[in-house]
Amino acid sequence: MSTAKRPNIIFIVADDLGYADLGCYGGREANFGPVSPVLDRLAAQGALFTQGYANSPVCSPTRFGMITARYQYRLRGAAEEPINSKSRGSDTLGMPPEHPTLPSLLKDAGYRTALIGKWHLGHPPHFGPLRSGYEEFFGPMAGGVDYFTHCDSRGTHDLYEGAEASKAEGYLTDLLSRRAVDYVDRMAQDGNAPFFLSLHYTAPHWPWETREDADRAPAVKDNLFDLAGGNIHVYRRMIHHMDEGIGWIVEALKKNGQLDNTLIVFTSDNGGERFSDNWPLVGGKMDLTEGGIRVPWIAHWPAVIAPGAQSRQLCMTMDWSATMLEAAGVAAHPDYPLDGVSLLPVLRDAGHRFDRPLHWRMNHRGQRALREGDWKYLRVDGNDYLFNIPGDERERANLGRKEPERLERMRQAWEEWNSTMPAIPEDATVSLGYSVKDMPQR
Ligand SMILES: [Ca+2]
Repeated sequence: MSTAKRPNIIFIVADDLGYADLGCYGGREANFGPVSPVLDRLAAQGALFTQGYANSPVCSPTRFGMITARYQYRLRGAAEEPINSKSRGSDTLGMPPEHPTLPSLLKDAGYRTALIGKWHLGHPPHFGPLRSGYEEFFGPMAGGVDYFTHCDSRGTHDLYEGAEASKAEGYLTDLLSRRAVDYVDRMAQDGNAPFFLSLHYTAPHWPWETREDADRAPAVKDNLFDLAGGNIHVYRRMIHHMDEGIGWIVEALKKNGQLDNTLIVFTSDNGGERFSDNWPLVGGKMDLTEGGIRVPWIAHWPAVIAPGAQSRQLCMTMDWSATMLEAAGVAAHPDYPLDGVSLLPVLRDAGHRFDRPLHWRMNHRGQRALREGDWKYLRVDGNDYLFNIPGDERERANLGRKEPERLERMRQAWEEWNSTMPAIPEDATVSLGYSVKDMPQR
């Protein structure tokens, strides 16, 4: 691929958005109309993946997989479920700066790189986006911040402009969208180099605040989990604000004549949380049932993707990172071969399919899963299950007793894969924001 034709890449990641929250994934309309008209249009004009997954059912582990294009289990920091305030000051619980990353590989190949939005891969001074391949950073470092005060759950201000505190004011989703528009405009004026923009929204993650809810911020400041707040209407509005901002970015690309040769990928870092629509899937964030890991995957790239493409190709987060490297004509670092597999052939031809076994494991509830073709092996709390996913997406019809040999073969395949990964460290932590005392569990 010649340098002149290398695409711009925008990797848009929502936070805790569920499988069916978007209209194009069967989500319901809100009381104000369609929730996600812009993303629905991008899907209609690009490609929509129905069997795409997140590398993990929780935030930071998926982001380790995303930035390395490798199984996150290889890195100590990714064993935290998720990285939390106890990781502050740690020099082990974060993205090691010497490790090659998606942005560092692209930067070394001449791309301009930026992270606008959430980092969540370890705290300064040992870790940070500017140390891992991003030339620019605007956003929060930690896992969750208030949309108006930009403070984390300990009341610490957490909005950065590069390595410095940002004094920007306003609703965070809009700040990120506007900053992305500004970046797109700036890169167009700058000239020749293609750019890689990670746009990692915190929406629609708690606290439950729309653009009009600035007055809620004082009330939730000591409890960003916002356990007494929110409803599906607020939640859908938060998604809509993000969708609107993505529309501004698409317009900016169009205005600059760059929409055709920009690969836009949209997804969520994990399955939906308490107000999310995961239908017909069961479970949500923290679960290896489908609701915790199956997420939207939309790709838009008019120069390459035929409109209206739908794919049932199995894939997970790190495959998209590998796709972006291949789209840019950039090879992996030889010492850090990718676990992710490029989906570029599928983007070129939606009918293309290849075998792609996908593995997961969680410290939380001793969960493990293997998706292989139509089949899924799942363990939760010491119980083994076997599901045929196209036959039963809701994972209620356990076929383990009917097909014990298949179950055993898949269990062994998972064990073999697991033996190639570092073990879960003894001191790895699991952090849950709430329990059955706060709300009845699913
Ligand atoms: Ca998340």
